Amino acid sequence: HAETGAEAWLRYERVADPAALQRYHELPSRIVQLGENPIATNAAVELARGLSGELGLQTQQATTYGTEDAFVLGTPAELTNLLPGESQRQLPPEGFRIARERMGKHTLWIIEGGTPPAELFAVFRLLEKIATLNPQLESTEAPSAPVRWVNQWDNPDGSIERGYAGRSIFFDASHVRSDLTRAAEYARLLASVGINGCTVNNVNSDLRTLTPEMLHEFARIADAFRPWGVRLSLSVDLSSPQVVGHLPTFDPLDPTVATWWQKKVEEIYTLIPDFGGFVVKADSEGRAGPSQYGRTPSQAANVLARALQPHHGVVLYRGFVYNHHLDWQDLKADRARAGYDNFASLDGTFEPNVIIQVKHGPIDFQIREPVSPLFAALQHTSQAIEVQTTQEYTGQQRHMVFLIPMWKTALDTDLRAQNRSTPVKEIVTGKSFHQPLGGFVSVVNVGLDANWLHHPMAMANLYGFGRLAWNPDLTSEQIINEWTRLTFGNNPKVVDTVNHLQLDSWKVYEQYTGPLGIGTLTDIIGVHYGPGIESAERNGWGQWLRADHNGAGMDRTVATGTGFIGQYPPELARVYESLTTCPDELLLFMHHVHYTHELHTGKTVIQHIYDSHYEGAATAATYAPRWESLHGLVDNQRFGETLKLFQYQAGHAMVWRDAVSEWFFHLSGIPDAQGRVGHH
Ligand code: GCW
Repeated sequence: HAETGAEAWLRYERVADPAALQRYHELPSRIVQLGENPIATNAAVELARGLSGELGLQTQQATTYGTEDAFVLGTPAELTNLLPGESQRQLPPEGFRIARERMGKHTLWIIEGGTPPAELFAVFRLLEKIATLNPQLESTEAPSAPVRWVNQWDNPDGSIERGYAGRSIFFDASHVRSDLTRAAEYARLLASVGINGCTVNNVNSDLRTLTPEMLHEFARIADAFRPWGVRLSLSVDLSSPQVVGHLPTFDPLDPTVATWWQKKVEEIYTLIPDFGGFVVKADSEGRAGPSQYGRTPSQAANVLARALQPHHGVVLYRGFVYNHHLDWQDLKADRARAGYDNFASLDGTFEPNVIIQVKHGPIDFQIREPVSPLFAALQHTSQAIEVQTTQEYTGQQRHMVFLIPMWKTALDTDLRAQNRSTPVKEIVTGKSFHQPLGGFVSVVNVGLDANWLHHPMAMANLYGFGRLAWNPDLTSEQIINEWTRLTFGNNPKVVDTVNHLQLDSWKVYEQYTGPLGIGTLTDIIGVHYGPGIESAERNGWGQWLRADHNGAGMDRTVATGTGFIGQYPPELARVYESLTTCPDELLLFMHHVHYTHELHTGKTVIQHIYDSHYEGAATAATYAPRWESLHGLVDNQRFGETLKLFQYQAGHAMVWRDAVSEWFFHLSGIPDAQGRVGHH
């Protein structure tokens, strides 16, 4: 492997386990591809590539079935001649079936997809099962929701906002790159975990995005994606009718504006027939928006939605709308309220192809947040949950932080809307309120780094995002176990070590950064990296800690605070409102308390802050030696890269520990019961 890491989890290493080899021995060496389209071809080629790597099986390809053992790839329609009764089969469009069937004296391995992309999903799943030594190769699956997209925050000049793995794989010097090899490889990776859409440009969208010249260039990226079933979408700025179209206005209620969007969308679909739709960031962090004309987000979203509707495109309108010039002296001001305050009253006013894209927490991807109460408030609107694979606030791919447990905490939170069970995962998949669209979006920001995300361990987050979007009921343990085996092989010592390192890493990072829901305690104004505790206070960004010499935390109660807690349905609001029931990990998010306030553990807040920082940094210091115990069991390149990062993380965790502990010691004047703080 010249560049280990580039192939990510698609390594197709030779299976060495004798029992598994015995089991897989009966797999056929002929691959029959019934569909004549580039996606089906990719599925067949991928199957051949995987079987050759994993089992050393040299396969032959055919387009019709003769009479022998074979894999047969096709859609239900394509399989009807071969399998009587197949035309009645109801497979959801993106669902698949992997089944072993008898045909006279021959064995057929049916790889059936509701659509060609689903054939690809099936092939990748089959190869994954073989790589992880799964004895059960047959399965029937369908994704939990139609929207399973990634957002890239790439700019035309090739930089990436909050990208930590090199420059853009799509753009350079104001143009789409001429060589899109990496874009096609990225689409293959995405397809391998069931992701079906990619928004290629920053939500802080360049104003020239919709010029005819740029659209021709974007079409080339769509061409690179298409054979992998990944649909391209674009982030657009709402002022485009004015900036690109030279209209005097971009008021969504102006008929010339609506016509402009309609014509623009037609132009896009002639160039990109499978275009996915638009992502919109408006009235947020300085972006233009409908508020300029006294219009609402739904009036803006609907104009775009009506233009896209005939082409089956969707609008993902971001719920991340807030005022970043809040008055920090106003104790009732609260950025966390903004999503609900701006969108809840609009429920039911959106066109059916509008999806509100809501960040999982009400602030901004902090190390610990409660879920956004907006999820429960929109009961007549499709929603997608937005998570961040790019580790903006979680160590920027220099620290190992496995985020799947964090996302699962959000997805499993039961909001108790209508006083019944409504976990976030059932809301965004449309089950709770019977919504047709919705799903999962992750900001990913891969770059030109050979291994995509810089930290070899960070790829578990991209892998896990795709797997969770496909099936949010998978556990963190299942996901990491699959990823580790695919990435590093099945050696039990490797699997056990990597799984444990990853599974605890979110908690550890929380311990040495911002525990008890206080926020990440990083630099809030600029790079969002390293300790920057004070930077959260006394400015308009609204990520205040409200820490003084007596205590810390935002009072978000209904009784005495900002009233944010009242945005949750009553049963959950009651849990957060009361100090007796509010969980410790969210205490300082919900309440302002004295440093000597006692947690449920019996510890005081201040002692918990000291202890958790020392404990977290101590655990981070074990990463490198634990990893070193795998010397010789992991290839040198990834072994070395990872070791260096773990050594760095151990040091940076100490910096965090000292900065935060000392800061709170100086503010509170309360000594550490273990005498570690205050001597530096
Ligand atoms: O987290 C903040 C980031 C911005 C980002 C914004 C958003 C793309 O710091 O860089 O802008 O969120 O999600 O729109």
